[in-house]
Amino acid sequence: MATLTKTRDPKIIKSIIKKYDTDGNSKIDVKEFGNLVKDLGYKFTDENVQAFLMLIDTDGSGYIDQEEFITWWSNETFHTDKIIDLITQAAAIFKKFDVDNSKKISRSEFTALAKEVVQLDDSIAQDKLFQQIDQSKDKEIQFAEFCKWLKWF
Ligand SMILES: [Ca+2]
Ligand SMILES: [Ca+2]
Ligand SMILES: [Ca+2]
Repeated sequence: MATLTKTRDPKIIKSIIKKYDTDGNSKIDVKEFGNLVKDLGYKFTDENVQAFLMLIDTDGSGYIDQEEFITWWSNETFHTDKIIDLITQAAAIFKKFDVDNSKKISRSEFTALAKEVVQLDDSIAQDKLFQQIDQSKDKEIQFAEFCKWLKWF
């Protein structure tokens, strides 16, 4: 597995996606991703699978497209055991504050997060922090942006 995940050959990566993309829409959904990580030998719970999918799905579309897949696949830090725990913990926090379950934290959802997680009550300071975390500048915090901010891994 370790050597397989090092491959950046687009042909091989395409064939892996094709193999697991059972409904043939060129994207990997949560169920297809679950099968993939199971075959890789990861002992993932449903919760782990969902957390990983959220992390890899950087644009928050709910699917892993080819570009997102390559980024994850070729990043070795995403394939270590301790990372699984950390990502799952981070996902639990993220979900708690994503009240409308949109897989993104909006500015209004961020108010509670800033208060509870970093004890930041001032709304201007919250604005600033929100903008800093929202690196894609789409006025939403995706899970990948949230993880970067946490700096746990
Ligand atoms: Ca996506
Ligand atoms: Ca939300
Ligand atoms: Ca964003």
